[in-house]
Amino acid sequence: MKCIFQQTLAAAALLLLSAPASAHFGMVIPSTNIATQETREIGLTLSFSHPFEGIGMDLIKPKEFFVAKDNQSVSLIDQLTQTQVMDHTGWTMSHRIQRPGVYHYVMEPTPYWEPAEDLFIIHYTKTTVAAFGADEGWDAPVGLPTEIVPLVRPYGNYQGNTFSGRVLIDGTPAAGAEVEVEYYSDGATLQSPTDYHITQLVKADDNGIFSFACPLSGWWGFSALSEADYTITGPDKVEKAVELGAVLWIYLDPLP
Ligand SMILES: [Cu+2]
Repeated sequence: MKCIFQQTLAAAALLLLSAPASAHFGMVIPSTNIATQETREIGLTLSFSHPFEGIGMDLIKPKEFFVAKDNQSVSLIDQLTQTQVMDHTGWTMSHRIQRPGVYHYVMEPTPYWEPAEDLFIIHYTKTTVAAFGADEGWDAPVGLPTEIVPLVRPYGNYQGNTFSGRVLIDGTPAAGAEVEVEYYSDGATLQSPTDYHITQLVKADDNGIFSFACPLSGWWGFSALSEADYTITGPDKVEKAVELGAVLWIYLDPLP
């Protein structure tokens, strides 16, 4: 769906008969998804962006940002500082990992009002960092209102691997969920053959399970969208639908 940023671009692109078809994604990108003694200081960058195209949007301060491990979570929200991501407001911090473990970093954004779609958007956005050889807990749900739980270990993968995950809504598998997929390569801008190639699409099966082969090294974002069972009052004082996103970012390493 197009947001206001894209509408401007779309107007400009109209003469070229090309309208962007990309999606916005919550993004939580760590400096590495495998921490060693040398890389234990994890830089975290939070944004709300169009990853494939490298087009930013402003992300107001998230409602919550936390790290979860072994059913325990610690809020990091007070440590976020404002930064620029893709020329728009984003947030950053550094988290020093002290112990072995599998760490899930989770952003719950403040509801984003999208006038172009007449709804609010909340993308619960997650990424996972394994530290010092620990290998347990990557397949455990964090317990978000909606989330993608990996069925393939989300670190230590090569480009070309097939990723698979299960979409949960309120802890229940989301049969037939649509999952948007975008590639993000920090810095490099890829040319897509057509607008369809910017945001790829895969559907979950009756058990909420989807699979997708990732042909390039870099970050891959998976976003399962659903409609909340509640509304939020819009700027015009009318109740508006809320789009929920279960977003997961994984990294695939280049082939050795
Ligand atoms: Cu957008």
